[in-house]
Parts: sequence; C-alpha cells; structure tokens
Amino acid sequence: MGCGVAHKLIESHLVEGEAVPGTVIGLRVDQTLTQDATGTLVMQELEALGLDRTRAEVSVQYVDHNLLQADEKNAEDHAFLHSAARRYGLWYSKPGNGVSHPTHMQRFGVPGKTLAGSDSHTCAAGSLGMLAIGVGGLEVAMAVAGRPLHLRMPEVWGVRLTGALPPWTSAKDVILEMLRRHGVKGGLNRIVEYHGPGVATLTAMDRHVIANMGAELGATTTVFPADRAVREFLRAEDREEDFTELLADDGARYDVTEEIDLSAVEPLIARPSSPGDVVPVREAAGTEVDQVVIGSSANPGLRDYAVAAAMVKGRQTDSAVSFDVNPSSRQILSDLTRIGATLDLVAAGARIHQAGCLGCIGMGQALAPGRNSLRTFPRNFPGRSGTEEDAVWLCSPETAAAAALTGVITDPRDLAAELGLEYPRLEPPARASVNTAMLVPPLPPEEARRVELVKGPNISALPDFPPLPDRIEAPVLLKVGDNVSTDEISPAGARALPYRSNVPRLADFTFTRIDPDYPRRARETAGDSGHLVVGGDNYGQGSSREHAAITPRYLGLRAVVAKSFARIHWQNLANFGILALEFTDPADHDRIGAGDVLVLEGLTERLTAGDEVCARDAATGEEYRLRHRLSPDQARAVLAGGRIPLLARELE
Ligand code: MIC
Repeated sequence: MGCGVAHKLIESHLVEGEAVPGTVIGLRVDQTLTQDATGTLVMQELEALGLDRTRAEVSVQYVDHNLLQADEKNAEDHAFLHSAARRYGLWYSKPGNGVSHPTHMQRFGVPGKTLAGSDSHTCAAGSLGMLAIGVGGLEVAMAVAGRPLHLRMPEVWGVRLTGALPPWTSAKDVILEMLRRHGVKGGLNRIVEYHGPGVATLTAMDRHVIANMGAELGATTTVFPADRAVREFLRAEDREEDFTELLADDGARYDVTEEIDLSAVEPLIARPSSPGDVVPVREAAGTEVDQVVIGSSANPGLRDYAVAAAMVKGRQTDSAVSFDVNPSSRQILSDLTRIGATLDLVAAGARIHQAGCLGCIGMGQALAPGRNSLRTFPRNFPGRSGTEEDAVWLCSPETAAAAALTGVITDPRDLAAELGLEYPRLEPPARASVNTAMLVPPLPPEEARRVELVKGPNISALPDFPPLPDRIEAPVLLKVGDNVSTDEISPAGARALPYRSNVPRLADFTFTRIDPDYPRRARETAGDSGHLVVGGDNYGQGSSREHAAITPRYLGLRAVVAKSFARIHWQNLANFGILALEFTDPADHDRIGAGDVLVLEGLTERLTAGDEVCARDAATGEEYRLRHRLSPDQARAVLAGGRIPLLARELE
C-alpha cells in the first residue's frame, strides 16, 4: 500500500507502539520550540526534572507573546528565559525577533524532522514536511530531556487539492473552507495531510497558513510534502542544504479522504467568536468595521503583507478604521521595507507594530467593546482580543485590506471591480533578508553548567500538588457548555499575561470570563476534597497553555466531567493530576447542575483497572456513568497528583 507523508514521518520516528489509529505510540523528537507565555513553566519544569542540557537536536526558546515593557514583570520573565536558554543549551530568540512559528520555519525547520512545541500552532511547521505537534509544556520538557512524545495514533485525513486559487483568494480561504466544512472539532484525533496537484500551486508560506490553523480544526497536526516549493523556500533562506525531498507515494491510502477544488474557493470570513463560524465574505458585506489588523503566525508570509500593501498603495484607508500592521518577524519587516511595501502601508495610514504575537493574544492593540475588528489571525474566542465584549472576525489579507479601504466588510472581488484593481501577483525576492542578530546560539556545555537561573520575585515556584484521594465528595462549582476555550479558563491579555510565571497571582483570573466569583469560591474548597467542573463538548479547545490546568488545580479543581475534551488540554489535565472524565451518555450533561455534590469512590482501582468511573449525586443518589481514557502511565500520574514528581524520579 502506498504511504503518505504523515505515515513516513511517523514510521521514521516511531520508538514505541504501532502506527494503528487509537493506539498509544512514542515518537522520537528532533526539535523543540517554546515561547515566553508557556516557556517559563517549561524552564521551571526542566529545573524540577534536574536536566543538564537539551538532548534534542535543536531547541529554541522564543520571546514573542509578551513584548510590552509595562513594568518589571515581563522583563523578569525575559531575563529568566534568557538565563534558562543559556543554562540548558537552547537557542534564544530575543524579544522582537519574531513570532516563533514563522521564525522557526525560516531559521530551523528541516523536512523529515519532528518538532514538539509548547504552543498549539507548532503544527505550522508541517508546511516544510515536518511532523510538528503542539503539546503542553511538560511534554516539551520531556522531549528536551530526550524522552519520546507519547500520543494516540491519529487517523490520517488525506485532503486532495486540485486546481489553483482564483484571484482575490489565498491560503487563508483554504483553511477557512476546511473550518466551514468541519468546524472546530472536525480534525480531532486526525492528522491532515494535503496532497494532489493543487499543492504545487501553493508556496511554502501559503502552506504555513493552512498548517497553522489546522490547530483551529482541532487536528493533531497538518503535513504537506517537502517538494520543489520547500526547496525554493529553503534556498531563499540560505539553507538549501537542509532540504530533503519527502513525497507521498503514488496511490497513498488515507483513513479519511476529502477533496478541495482550489479554483472554486471564494473569500471567506469567520464571524465572532469562533474560528469555526465561517461564511462567505459576501454574506457579511456592509458590516461596519473599526479596526483591521494584518499579522500573526496565521498570515506571516511576505506575500500576506505585500498584497495588502499593493491594495492600499496610493490610497487612504477609511477615516474610521484603525489599520494595524503587525509584522510576524523582523525578516519579513526587512523584506517589506526592501521592496518598498512598508512605505506604501504607512502612506496609506497603517500603524506599524513590532514583530510579535501581540494583538493575537490580547497584548498591545485591544479595541473598544462591541466594535468589529477584522484580523488575519487564527483565533477569535470570546474576549481573546483583550476586550471583554469584543467582536473579532478572521479573514485573509485581501479581505482585511479591502475593509481597511472601505470601512465595511467588503468582498475583495467587488472592490477590485469597483476600483479596477488588478490582483497583485508578487515575485518574492530570490534571497530573504536573513539576519541572525537577534538569535543567540547555545553556550558550550562547560560554560552552560556555570549559568545561574535568574529568577525575579514575579517567578513563583511550581506548586506541589498532593495525590488524588481515593474518594472525592465535591461540589460542581461551575457548569459550562460546548467549546469552552483555554482563553476562557485562564485568559491571556495585558492584565493576566504578566503573571504567567506566577501561579498564585494568575489563579485570580481563572474562569473569571465565565464566572467572576469562581476564584473566591474555589479557594474555599481547596483544603477539602476540592471541587468539580462540568463541561460540554471539546472542553479546553485552543491554546496549549498549561496554566489552564495548573491554576484551577491550584484553586482546588480535582476533576472535570465533560462530553469530550480537546487533545492538548486533556493531556495537560492529566499531567497536573486533574481527572478528566467523559460522560458515557452525553445527555447526562443536562442532568447535573452547578451546586450538585458528586461522590466519586474507589478511584485508585477505577483508574488502574478498566476505564469506567461512576459518579453519584450525594443528595439524590442518582448515578452517572463516566469513563477516563488514561493510559496506565497517565493514570499513575493522576493518582500521584501530577507527573513531575514521577518524572524527576525516573530521570535521576
Ligand atoms: C494561542 O494562540 O492561543 C497562544 C497564545 O499562542 C497559545 C499559547 C499560550 O497560551 O501562550 C497556544 O496556542 O498554545
């Protein structure tokens, strides 16, 4: 049977198990990626594990999420990360160098390799023919320590691309088409592999756009072949020697199949406040817009900015619109400047920000409540922009630039017809503006061993969690519906992000978007058996932030009972000793109310023998059948109150 790219990558890195969907496999990890918002915990985990030096081929610590120097907290995080990178043999990408995903692709990505990253958009590197998986910080810490990455083998979803994109559509519309068809859960337990003749019409950076937002589909990762387009990309980056061809065999078989005719794709837009709520732009046309932002790891290519620049060139953006341009890397900013596009953007009224994630995680450019913001970003979960009542739409740079000019959501094809615009066809420069001045290489081992970690007062110690009791009798403190994101569990944004290294302080923000009183009520339960949360489908979608497990656990959360869980958050819950239980009958979700007290008994036995767990309502005696999906190792970790103490012993 012909083999696809995903299977080839898995087979060449398989160190445990068999590549059969649903079974646990272990994969060798070649590269690791961490960023500041999740990386401070990873560095503390490396310290707790007693690691001497990274055992991965390449480990890079980026600083891209929180670049604001509002007070001393952020500077402390950066100083800590820099010292940890020096201590553990990591590359350090300085604040302002760029968003981890495009920067990694430009400087470090190698076809045929595996990458584990503590950021859900790590999958973007699938654009180069890598198997790149976003995971929780502890998984990355383990990979840095040379341990395999464990996961359940996903199904491989072969998406055959035919045709070529018509003018005024681009890669963003392809991934929005996938989200329109399948929603935010469509990719759960799947690897998306794009193949077919249409792939060759997409550049490596176009593929990055599609692979990046595979995270929004809930997919484990996305892969593309390493073909001529990848070779060209690496050549422009001055790294052609890193190219290895990796193609699907003729007649490769996939577990699930699908086809997209690129020539039939039209401009699409995700409405507030889910990346899965996608409609054609023409259906939203005429809606007034206050802000347009171009940037982020979801549209990081030179083309993405240059197309927008060509559209606004010689024109003025609408007087009521704030037109923000957030370059995703310094390299892109240099290239944009080199080709004159920065000037075109500025002359048309753009506000240029520094290279980083910023607005995507609610830092820097927030906006007034209730106003529409069009962004080329990957996510628009409620409140994620940093404003509680936000209304964020996700679209392509073409659609964004059209709205910047008109002040209302506009199908770029209509704008083109009205203004007589030719679709800008851009020839990328043969050589990118490679500049490694802000990339600090690892220290030699002897020197690294002498480095002391620099921990300012805002860096708290990792909390110690006690083992899971055999019997829990605890109230349901919160009941939520479907698709609750980690942004709602542990928010980012300018108020919370400075406390990503300070669990006790960050805990005060837990669930406050849903219930402002949750932290206070939860603290009251922390000393006893704790409390429970009841969730709907896809609980914990979105980011990889471990904080969404650690802070509720710190406040006493012992178990989450939900219809289903998002992959990374489920793993984070297990890593920090929180029991994730699924309803056997999803209809039981309606029978439990906030305030009910549930009893879970015989947990040690239940977790080690079989996967069934029973919960009983303490007042009515009503029973609910639940199941855990923990492997024996994960069950041991949950019973021990988390995985770190067990790992530290194993690595000794
Ligand atoms: C995101 O896009 O949600 C983030 C911010 O990059 C996160 C990481 C984080 O929470 O810091 C992610 O996707 O993992």
